[in-house]
Amino acid sequence: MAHALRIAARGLGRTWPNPAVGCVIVKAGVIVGRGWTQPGGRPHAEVMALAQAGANAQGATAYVTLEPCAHHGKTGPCALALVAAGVARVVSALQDPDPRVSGQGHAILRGAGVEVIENVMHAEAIRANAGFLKRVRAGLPFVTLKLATTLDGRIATASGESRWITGASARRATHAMRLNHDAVMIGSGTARADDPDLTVRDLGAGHQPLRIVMDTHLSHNPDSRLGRSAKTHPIWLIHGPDAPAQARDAWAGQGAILLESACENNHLDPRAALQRLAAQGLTRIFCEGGGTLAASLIRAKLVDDLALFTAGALIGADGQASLAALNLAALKDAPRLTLRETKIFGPDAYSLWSV
Ligand code: AOF
Ligand code: ZN
Repeated sequence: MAHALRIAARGLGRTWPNPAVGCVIVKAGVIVGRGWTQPGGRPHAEVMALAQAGANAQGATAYVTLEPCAHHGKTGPCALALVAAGVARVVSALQDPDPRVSGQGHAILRGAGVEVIENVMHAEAIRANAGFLKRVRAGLPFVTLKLATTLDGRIATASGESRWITGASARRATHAMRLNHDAVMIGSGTARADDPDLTVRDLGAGHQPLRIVMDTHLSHNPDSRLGRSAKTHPIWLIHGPDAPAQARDAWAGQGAILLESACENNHLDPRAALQRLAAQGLTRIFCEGGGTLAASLIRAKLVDDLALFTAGALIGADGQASLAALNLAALKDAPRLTLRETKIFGPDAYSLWSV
């Protein structure tokens, strides 16, 4: 199962709206087939692993990181494919919350005389499938907020200089993280200040995550880096109802996808915006700032993980803060995060926190 979880991760960022599942088929102690969910979400992991195993699947054990599906999509259900291949035992990590499956995959297998063992490495599978689970259960994507700050939590000098706070190794790690999310998201302030491109140009990337800008008034320049690359790399702009028609036309002309979403006090309602993205199928979003968007997501309890890169530098209170006001009434209201992981990237520290 640990191996199935590891190969499942290869699909992360590429399988939405579907989960990134892994399947390992073992016969007499030997791996005879391995598969993971393919880009776009199909074929499913089991189909890939069974194709590799061929006749060796007869009497074998299949380890799957999510309950095999029970519904008829473009192809038949994976549960029936496992039965047809003569698999003797299925070890599964997690029940699929999709109402079309939801226990019925396991039931099909048991009904056909296949032994089923459930919830093996359950906690790890919940983590591996977090984006899919959140989309199906809450109608929201799993959001990782990334911050790259000085030791005193600054992201730029007073004059706005920010290139670079962290070193090359941390920035490469950031690019790798972009790749295992469905989309990279920023606010309009960051889009204007940095004129970023948000693509992954190194790491031999075989795909690009979707690029999303939350831009209430569609104020970002359509002739920016994001705008000019819209025809080759998809860009989605979430904007409010009052965005000017001229800006909509200009962005549409560049090839951007425009998604109108509700406003609250003249700002995009972050929950409504994320619901909009989940409804489009997105499961995992990597938010790279800036401080205004980050604070609005935290205030609305929409951030799941915080990925923090910390450089051994100090800027001081005249620098720009990584997070806009949270307007806490008392210290007890401060969000308390749980440390999951620490790493070192060259001169910088990395820590991953769950909200
Ligand atoms: C599996 N193995 O590798 C994945 C599964 O639209 P479809 O027909 O591809 O079905 C999508 C649903 O299948 C998805 O919502 C989830 O319940 C399940 N995903 N199931 O057996 C896989 N990716
Ligand atoms: Zn399936």
